Amino acid sequence: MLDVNAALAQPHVTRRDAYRAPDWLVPQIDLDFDLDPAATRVRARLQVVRNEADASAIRLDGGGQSPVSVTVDGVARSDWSIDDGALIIPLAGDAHLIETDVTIAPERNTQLMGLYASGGLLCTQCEAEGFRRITFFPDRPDVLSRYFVRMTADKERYPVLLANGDPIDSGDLPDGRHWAEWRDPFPKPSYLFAMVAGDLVANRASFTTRSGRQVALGIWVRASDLAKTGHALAALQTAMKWDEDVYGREYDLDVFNIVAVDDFNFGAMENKGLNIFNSRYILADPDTATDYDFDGVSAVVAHEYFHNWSGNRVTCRDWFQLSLKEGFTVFRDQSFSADQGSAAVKRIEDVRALRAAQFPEDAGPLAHPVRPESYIEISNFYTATIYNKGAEVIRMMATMLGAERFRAGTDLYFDRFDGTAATCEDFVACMEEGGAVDFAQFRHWYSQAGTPRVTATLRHDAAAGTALLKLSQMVPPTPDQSSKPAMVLPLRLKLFGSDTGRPMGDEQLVLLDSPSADIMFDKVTEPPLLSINRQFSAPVIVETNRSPADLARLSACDDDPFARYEAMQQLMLDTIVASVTHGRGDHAAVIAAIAETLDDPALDPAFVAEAVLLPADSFIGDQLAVVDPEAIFRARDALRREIGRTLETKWRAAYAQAAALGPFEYSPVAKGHRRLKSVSLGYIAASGAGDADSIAFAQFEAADNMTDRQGALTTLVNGQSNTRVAALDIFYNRYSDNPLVLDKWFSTQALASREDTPTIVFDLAHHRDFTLANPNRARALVGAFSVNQRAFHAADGRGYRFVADQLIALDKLNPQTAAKLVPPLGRWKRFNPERAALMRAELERILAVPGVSRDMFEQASRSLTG
Ligand code: B3K
Ligand code: ZN
Repeated sequence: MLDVNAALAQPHVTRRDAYRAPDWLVPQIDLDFDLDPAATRVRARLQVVRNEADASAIRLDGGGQSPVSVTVDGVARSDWSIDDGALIIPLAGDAHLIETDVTIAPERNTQLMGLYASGGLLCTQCEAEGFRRITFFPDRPDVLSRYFVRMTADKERYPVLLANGDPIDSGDLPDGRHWAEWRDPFPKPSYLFAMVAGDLVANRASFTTRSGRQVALGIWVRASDLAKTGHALAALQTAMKWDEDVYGREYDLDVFNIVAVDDFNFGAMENKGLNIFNSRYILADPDTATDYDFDGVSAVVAHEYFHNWSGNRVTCRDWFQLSLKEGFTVFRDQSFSADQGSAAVKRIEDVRALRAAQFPEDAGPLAHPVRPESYIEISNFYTATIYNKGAEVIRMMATMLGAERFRAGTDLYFDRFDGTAATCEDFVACMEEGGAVDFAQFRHWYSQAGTPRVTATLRHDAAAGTALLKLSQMVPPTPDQSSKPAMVLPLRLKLFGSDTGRPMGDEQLVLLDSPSADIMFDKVTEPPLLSINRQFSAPVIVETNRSPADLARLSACDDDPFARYEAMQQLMLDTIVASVTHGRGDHAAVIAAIAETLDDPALDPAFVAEAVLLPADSFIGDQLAVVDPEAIFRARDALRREIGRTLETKWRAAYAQAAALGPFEYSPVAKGHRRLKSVSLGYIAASGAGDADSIAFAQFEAADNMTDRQGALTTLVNGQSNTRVAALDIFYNRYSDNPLVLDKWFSTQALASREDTPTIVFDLAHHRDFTLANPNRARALVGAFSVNQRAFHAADGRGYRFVADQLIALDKLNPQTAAKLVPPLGRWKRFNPERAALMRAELERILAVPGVSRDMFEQASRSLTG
């Protein structure tokens, strides 16, 4: 067996406490690209200045390229060496001009880091450490430079040449080539460098900032995609205005360009003045994008735009501070989206995402603090903890400070750190100073991993007319951290009378900052119901002594829609967990609560659709000591069928009402109706009604938008009839030339709760449209399958074997994307010993592959030991 500890000791580990200021700074860099997919020549001129008195050489990170020439102050040098890819040049003075000349091959770059080819374009991705694969440079975020870029390329093949900042000049060359020069006046770290060359067209508009700057906006795509860019462009304009209104942040260049590319490791990238996007977060029209996709486009466009301040103007000192920009920017994009539609539904979606991805991460072998202590490969730390828990940490500070003081804190932060590389500590200190508070203990949120558990027990003393709430907290042990001090947990809470359903007093914000605390309520004139962690004010797990009847009552009378949703979810969870553990459960309370929700005319359909959805299999599994995927599937399915059957008339009524809507419109109201329509259709099918299939197929065929079409397809794919096969064929043929929609065709099948899903997925891996080279496609099949609890955890281990085979193959092409897909295999501790052994065996098999990447090595080895 592999000795994981010995193996772990090999690769280089970077530690937060080993941070040292750079030896040399690079105030200016001039880059000259002679672009060609097979061989691109990159000449770089770096003006370097000494920052550390003792440094006898400069270390310029590299990514495997070797220099054709190296000169210092105009003199050719041969005394350089290469160490771990980096170019080391002895330097004696305080300031020098270093020139290097390298050749790289974008078309062979399957890692999609650095300069690479995608669908006929040449484009870059540099965060976190991709710039070194383009040229030799101190590739760390605290080295800020002014960039001047010249690009030369074949004019027919690459008519458009874009880079960061403002365009300076351009011209033609005699040999069919042309050139363009760009200058970015803002000093930036290398991870924000970007460049694109290709045959692109732009959807253009302009934006006038509040101080009167005219900004030329452009969304660049292939000509055939131009009609799908309107939504992204409108979202960009809305986001620019929102950041001025809410944070007082204005845009600072004369141009802002976004380019969509098909092959991209992540969602998008906030390069200064030239965002590069995965096309799935730009292209949207009703025929090809669901409402969920439209929302994703606005959220990601806003997120990347907001980085212009939270990330670019103020950047990170080192990668341990990643959540400084990511947590804050996610919080900003969540607030933006909440302001565009239903804030309650947005909060429900965000919390669902946190529970689906971050809670399991925090409870497993890959748990790490919001500010990690060490890493082997930083790409592995673009996690739900850094992003989503990081956003919750910012949200808690905003909750405790209130809007005005929070804004004073962010103003101070942007003002004080503009143009610099800052730390999480700098941010918290500004919140303290701007908000006039002490966050000493609150800082544990940055250093302690694990999801805190709160126990809340409410006792009513009817004779005295009082109620006593006993609160306690526990922060669970995580790898590398055993016992932890109490955290500061801001809990919004309120009592309701269980007879009248009326509030008893106002909402309070309780700061639970000790292991336990008692809170006394008086004037409690009827049995009280506890509404706690309203709006999900703290990212914790709350256990209460509320009965199913209490939860059902709260789900109908709470005046915080998020808390109503929570009460319903808890009731559903308790019910399903009881039936998994004791065989059969009592479904009556859930059914009554759903009926009441469906009957409440005051409720927004979008909210109703969320509230009546059962928790996902995996979230149910998270509540159990040992996850039994089949038992969970059966218990959930039985409840689902009974809800469908018992309330069939109501589902049909809800469906008919939503279906009566006119032609497609993208508005919060119309979205809500479509959502409720899909959810109702699912329950009609679950009821076993004989006509469910034909209703779904009719919807599938008549749909004038992708939300309805995919909703119907999902229902059919999860059903038993052969209509499924016909619908899948029609869908495939209709969209066979649209990669983003084909991704849906793959993922809908990979997510299906069918018994034969594993077999279907294994066949799909041989489909002519399946490729691991495109990250979206790999995620659509392999990623989706591995979060399908029932299918992935098939008892004989074939799901694990399939995923491991795919990851081994993908690791050879694109380690970053492969490593991101490891976590489902790492959850072995949550399953019975047979499954755990099968999962571990696959992790060991991955590690034993000769040449396994650092990315995979770190993820798989930590998954085995953690
Ligand atoms: N900052 C980029 C992340 C790129 C990650 C590459 N490993 C996207 C974003 O969060 O906005
Ligand atoms: Zn981001």
